[in-house]
Amino acid sequence: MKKVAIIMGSDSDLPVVEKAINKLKALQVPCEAHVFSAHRTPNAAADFAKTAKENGFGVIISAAGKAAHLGGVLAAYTTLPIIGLPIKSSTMDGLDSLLSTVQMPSGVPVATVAIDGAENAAILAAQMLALSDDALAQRLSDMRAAMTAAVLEKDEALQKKLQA
Ligand code: RP5
Repeated sequence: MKKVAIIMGSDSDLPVVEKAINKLKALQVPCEAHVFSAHRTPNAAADFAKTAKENGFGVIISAAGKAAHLGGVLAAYTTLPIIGLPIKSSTMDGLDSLLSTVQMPSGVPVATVAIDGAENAAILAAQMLALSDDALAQRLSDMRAAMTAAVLEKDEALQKKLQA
């Protein structure tokens, strides 16, 4: 199976990124995480993106906060899909990260999830890899079914409580 790369702009992003790592582990999707910054280590970020495809990656999650240009920089150097994960790391509640990640010019997309939406970034990455992996597609369906059952169980509990 192809791997998922998670690139974060700073190790201070790790508490959010860990949720994506854990979700990918639960789905048995191999992943690698690195700290490369669009501004502090631009050459390392570019080199990673340029070689990601030949190194066995199928999709890259880019987690960054503040002036979050990392997703765009990675996307500039590869045609692999890039999922932007805006991190709430500043006084602007993550709106700065969201806008700097999502507002890409035509031709170079970064598919952006919610601010701190690490689990959805992981699920979306897995859904992309599942296009050519039936076993992974089944694990995603099972996970969705378990989520549905859990919500219905909560509704049942609520109805009992309201009728008591
Ligand atoms: C961004 O700046 C990082 O992705 C992080 O969210 C934010 C703050 O980084 P540190 O100053 O904590 O290293 O580049």
